[in-house]
Amino acid sequence: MNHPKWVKHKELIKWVEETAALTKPDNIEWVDGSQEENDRLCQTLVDGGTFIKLNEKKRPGSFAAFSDPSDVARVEDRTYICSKRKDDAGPTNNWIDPNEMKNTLGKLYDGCMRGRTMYVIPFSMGPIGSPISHIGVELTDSAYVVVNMRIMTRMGKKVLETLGAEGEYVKCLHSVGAPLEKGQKDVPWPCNKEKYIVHFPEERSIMSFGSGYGGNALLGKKCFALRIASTMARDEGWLAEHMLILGVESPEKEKTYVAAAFPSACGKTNFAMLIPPKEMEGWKVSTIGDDIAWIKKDKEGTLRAINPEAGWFGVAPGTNDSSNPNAMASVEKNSIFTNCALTDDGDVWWEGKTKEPPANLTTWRGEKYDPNSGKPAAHPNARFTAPASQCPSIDPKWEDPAGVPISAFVFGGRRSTSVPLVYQSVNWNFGVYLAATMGSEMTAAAAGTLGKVRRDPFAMLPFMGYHMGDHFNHWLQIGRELPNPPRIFGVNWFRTDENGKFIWPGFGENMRVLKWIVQRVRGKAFALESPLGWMPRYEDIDWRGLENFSEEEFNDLMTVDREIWKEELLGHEELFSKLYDRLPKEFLFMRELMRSSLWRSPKQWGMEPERF
Ligand code: SAT
Ligand code: MN
Repeated sequence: MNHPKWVKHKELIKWVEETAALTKPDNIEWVDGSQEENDRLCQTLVDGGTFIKLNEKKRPGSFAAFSDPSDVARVEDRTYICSKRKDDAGPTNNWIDPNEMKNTLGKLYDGCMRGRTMYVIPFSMGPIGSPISHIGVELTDSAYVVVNMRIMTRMGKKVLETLGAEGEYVKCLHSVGAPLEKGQKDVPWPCNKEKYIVHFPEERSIMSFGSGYGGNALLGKKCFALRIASTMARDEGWLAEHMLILGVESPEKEKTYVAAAFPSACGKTNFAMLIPPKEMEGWKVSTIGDDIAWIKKDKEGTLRAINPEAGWFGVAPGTNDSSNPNAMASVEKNSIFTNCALTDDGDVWWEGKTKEPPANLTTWRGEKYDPNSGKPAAHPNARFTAPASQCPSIDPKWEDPAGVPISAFVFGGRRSTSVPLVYQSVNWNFGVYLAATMGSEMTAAAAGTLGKVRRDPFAMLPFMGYHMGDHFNHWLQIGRELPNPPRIFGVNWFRTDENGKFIWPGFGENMRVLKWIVQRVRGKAFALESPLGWMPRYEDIDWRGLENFSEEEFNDLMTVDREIWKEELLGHEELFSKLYDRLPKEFLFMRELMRSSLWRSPKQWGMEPERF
């Protein structure tokens, strides 16, 4: 099985041959990334029943795919960080000894690609050749993975040219784990009941088995760009974070770049693409990334960020022309829709796309949709894969190899009480504390968890490649090395009133908060001291177009309730005790400082008494 002439990397060729000897595919295909190749693979997927070609007039160049009902999301309980020492994975990760794991996987991979083609996908996370980018090679027996990776990353021949004869790359091995016997007919979505998503941080390699879905299979995303990259970043002094990146332009055309971390299902994609209210004339938001940021310090000591991805792998349900017009435009063509519903004219639909579902829908399970069944038409985790370049709000610098300078970090979760709409940390260290202790109320139906706060430090809980406590120390260290570190903010769009209704309208109105943030960064907005940090007064927020949002409602969003915060600090303690052996000492002092400031008279903070 020969490799093409343009493959020069001997060690890579050897790895491909060794893997093929183990997994025993019928063929090996080196992916070149061309249009011709993509068209051919899409046709193969249509012929095999994995893809349905959508109506060329309504959704040009686009396909729908439907997964096996047992393979619809990332599998956190099957995800492992196999560092040599258990301590290095830390208490928030699953760990198994790397040798033992390789033994187990070796048996599963033996012959697992029989009857299939093994594709070799060279890909670059980040613009090819950028000093912030890194290269990976994914070996997979899924053509669905190849065509998704073509949207989500820069891939193909040009990546190998950059890698050269001996460049470094991350080894990503993926198999759906469903070998075909001679004459056996394939199914539309092959997968295996037994699943493993495994990371070897010291080797910088990934082995994934049994799933074809999302982050389990598109290994550039969470596996490489977060879990492996976070370890690389710790070793090399940079940051790999679960953050969107956006640009804010003021009416004076001043541009400020912000990176923001929110746990899954808190609207990262919507925030990254927000459209400001029209009354806020001259304010614009542009998009660099919606999920992951890689951030390195340049020679001047500025943190510069890239989006390592090239596409959106976004949650479809809830996306519509008012919640996110930019995402809707991104998916107009050349997109892949997984587990969405089908309309009778060959288009896709999902809950929330339109108020009323169209007639004659086919559900993601291939059944006729019955609105009274209580069952959704699209799976709640249905996804679109769309090229970022098709997003109308994409920032002109989104592929700049130098990255964009980050002026502010924003951290937010879903909290019905406690956390105010927005506040600014008094300094870097308190900001790291804020990020480390952030939490989110669970929305999933997992029994008994609804409304419970899950601590999700840096929104990285499922994506950390090493000990969470070390991550806090890493952030503190980064701050020590920066002459003028970015300012750090906390936000919460999800405070509710006594009837459980959201107080803040969200979506485009978040621009009002973003404006205060970028003006704070530039020393142009006022703030008051509070027990948590700096906070805007009512009059510090731009209310044009939302004048009927009263000062009283604003105060409801900004209250820092002492009793609730005493509880909150106990929650921090619970997290700290889990991470005690690697917890920064600073954190204990900061917690005590917060505790004592909560007991001070609000008057001493210069705040209106009724707010506290
Ligand atoms: O499936 S992905 O990991 O790509 C998306 C997510 O679950 O956050
Ligand atoms: Mn994510």
